[in-house]
Amino acid sequence: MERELKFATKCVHAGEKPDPVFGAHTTPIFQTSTFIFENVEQGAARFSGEKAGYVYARISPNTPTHAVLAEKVAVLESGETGQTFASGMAAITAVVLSALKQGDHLISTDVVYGCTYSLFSEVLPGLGIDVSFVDTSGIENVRAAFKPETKMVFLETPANPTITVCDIREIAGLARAQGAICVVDNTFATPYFQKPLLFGADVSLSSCTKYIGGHADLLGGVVVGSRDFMKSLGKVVGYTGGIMGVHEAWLCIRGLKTLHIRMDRHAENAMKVASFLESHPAVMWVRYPGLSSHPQHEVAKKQMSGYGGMLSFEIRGGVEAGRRLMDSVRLCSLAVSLGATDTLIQHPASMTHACIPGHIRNKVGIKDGLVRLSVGIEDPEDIIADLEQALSKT
Ligand code: LCS
Repeated sequence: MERELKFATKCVHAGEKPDPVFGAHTTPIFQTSTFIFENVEQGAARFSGEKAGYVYARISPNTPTHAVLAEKVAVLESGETGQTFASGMAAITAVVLSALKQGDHLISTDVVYGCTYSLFSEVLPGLGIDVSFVDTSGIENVRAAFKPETKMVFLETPANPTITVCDIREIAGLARAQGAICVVDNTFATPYFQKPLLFGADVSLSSCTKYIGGHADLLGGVVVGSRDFMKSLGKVVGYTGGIMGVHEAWLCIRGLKTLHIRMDRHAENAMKVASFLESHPAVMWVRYPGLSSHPQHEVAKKQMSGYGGMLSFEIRGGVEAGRRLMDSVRLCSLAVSLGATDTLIQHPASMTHACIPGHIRNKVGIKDGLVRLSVGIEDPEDIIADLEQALSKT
């Protein structure tokens, strides 16, 4: 039996296909909207799905550049096949449109990225899809939320921005027993630290805008799942057209080659920053899955091989003090998004999660004083020094 390659080697090599025409070392950018058929029979066979091959860049598998990226992520996620999208939101939209129809019920983690919340709470009900937002960190809450019509459980773990963790294996098992699929938004952990499909999830999706691209210079999304699921998703891709640009696909392929190295550094730095903040007198609490004080630290230990680069915290003095902190950083950038090489700081209640009504934010733990940090890969001493000087201004 052939020996399975290690994750780092897969980051570098998986999916890569040397150019058979000119021998180019890196995957070429196929800047084309359409593909020439040898004859009508071949074109017809590709359209019917009888023969694999490319037809038109909106229709899955898009272009050979997209196919390399989709295969690379599928290998890293330990899934069968992948599909790329124009953004993480395009990926989530296509997943729900391909799996849910009028009359179906969706259970979602109550703390999710703001636009995911808005898609689920504003758009899906208009299509006749009923949504329950549940604190998925408690398995009993999930069990109690099932209805005969439940067709999907959508988990975000660790969740944006509270860093709440839920047990993928337990919930995926519950979903399966109830005839529903389990979808995990793996954006925060990345497949380097967490492989939802190995815990029984049916689908793992990510915003490539974050750690997969890794350099804050593109928008993208990716979905990995079983061949059957991906076949129906592939159709929706063609019908809705939210596909990734080919340059973005190439940048993601390049980004993934260093995913393992970047993630190790993000996590190492985040642990140092989390420990620094936790011991600082101005800080009330810190949430980072690697801290033993994290309420789901044991679950995180079970399903994550590292704890990523995202953390949140609250400082004494509430919203005003938090504002002064964020206005006083010099090295860190005051910006939304995450997974960049530099450290980003932002205020979820007024930025990424401002679209969620205040009373709901409060109920699910997205407090007005919560500050979110995407810890970069700079020297940790410099990140800590910047936070220390900013904390002294609060
Ligand atoms: N899933 C998660 C967990 C996210 O954090 C985001 C974006 C998305 C999906 C959507 O991905 P996109 O369409 O942007 O590629 N999160 C953002 C954030 O926290 N700040 O700005 C965007």
